Amino acid sequence: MYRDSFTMTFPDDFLIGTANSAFQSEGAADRDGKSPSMMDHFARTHAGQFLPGIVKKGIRMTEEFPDDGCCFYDHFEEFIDDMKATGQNTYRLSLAWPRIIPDGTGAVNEQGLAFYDRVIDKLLACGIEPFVDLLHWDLPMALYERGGYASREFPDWFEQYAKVCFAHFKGRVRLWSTVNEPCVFITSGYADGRFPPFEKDLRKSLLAGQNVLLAHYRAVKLFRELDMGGKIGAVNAIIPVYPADFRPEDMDAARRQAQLRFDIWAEPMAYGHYPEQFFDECPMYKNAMPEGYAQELKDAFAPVDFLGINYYVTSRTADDPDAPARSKRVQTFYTQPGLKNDVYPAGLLDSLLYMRDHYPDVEVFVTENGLCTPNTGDEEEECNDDVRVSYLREHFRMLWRALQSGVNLGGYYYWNDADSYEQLSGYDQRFGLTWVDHKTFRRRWKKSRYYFQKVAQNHMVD
Ligand code: IFM
Repeated sequence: MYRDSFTMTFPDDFLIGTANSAFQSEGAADRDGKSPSMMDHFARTHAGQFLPGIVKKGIRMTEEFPDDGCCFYDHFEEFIDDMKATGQNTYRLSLAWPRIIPDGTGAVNEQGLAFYDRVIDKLLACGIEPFVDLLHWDLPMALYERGGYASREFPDWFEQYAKVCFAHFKGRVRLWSTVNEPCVFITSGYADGRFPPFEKDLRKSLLAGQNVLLAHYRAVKLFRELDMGGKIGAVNAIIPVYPADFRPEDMDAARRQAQLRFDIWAEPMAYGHYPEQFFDECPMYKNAMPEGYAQELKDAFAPVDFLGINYYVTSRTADDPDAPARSKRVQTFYTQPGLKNDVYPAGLLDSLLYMRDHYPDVEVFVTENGLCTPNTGDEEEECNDDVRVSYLREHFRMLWRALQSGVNLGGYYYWNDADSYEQLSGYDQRFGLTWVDHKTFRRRWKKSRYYFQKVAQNHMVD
């Protein structure tokens, strides 16, 4: 593409916005008919496992439940006014299934739908395109008790829930995603034991994963049948996995690790099959798959319009014949000078180029990308977040390069809009562009939000 300067601008229709999820932002965890979700339950009963970071720091667990989030439920109008003032043209949110159908199946809670009506209508009135996730981890506890994701009934339950949401918001919501990061709520939850429900059962995790994919297909099919207009996809976390050394064995190990974390979800969503090469090289996984899995996927397949990728970290992986997937993470040495976190902006470009090459038929959105910094208790320090400004700038530059390189990229969502509840660290780590006092819910724009505003308003990065 011809360039006559170094100015980096984004196309007019490129979406630039922020994101958050229901259970992390809304609060009002037990109000107006909402029932407990898995996340509400496990944060209480397994706090030590769920929040290892803060347990280490000795913070009192009682203050670290997702009950309040950033109080979006009560203050959504002010949050959305801020989004409008930021100049963003989109916002990614999730709907809380336990707020809409408290028992998981059956009766609909009109108060729950009415809350999302107010949110979506306000977003539209402000010229902000809602991007709506059906499920961001907060499965109704009632369904967990009936077997949760591991139940063969899960696709039916999800389809019923999707139908309620699609019918209700048809014509107002044009961008839909079915699930967020199954590699976390399924693989880390059922195989690695690091996430609710903290199980270590490979066979069960693969069955639960298959059920989630079938549920996803059902929602996509329904979306087409109901002639919803707009687009539907799903969101996966991507980790660019680089080989630990120059050895071919490490290159294969890196590929397997990337397949295990990402392609095992993305390929079925885009093409209706798992990466079979992975199963062929890792019989431990193949042997634990449910009977007839490949044909079952093929028969149920419904392709997505887009895939969302959530990019935070990279990985370095070495061959290890004794490790699951014959690969083990050794180190991540791509860090940005001056930053404590594992931050590597070029990993976003690598991920987007990977999407261009491996998923050429599918549009991509960067559905999450963000930097967390510690809750220091010092408002001035937290609001003068130069580190987040440079984080944003460097990642925006990578988006521009990706567009120049022919990536079919529709938009970018910074995670997250405002300081909220965070998995593994409660309120101790903060990603927000808006600072939130978790006692009074007073809000204040951080320096990064003023910077984001310039990029969003000008559709350009400096
Ligand atoms: O807060 C989470 C979000 O819920 C899912 N993606 C990663 C974020 C940061 O850890």
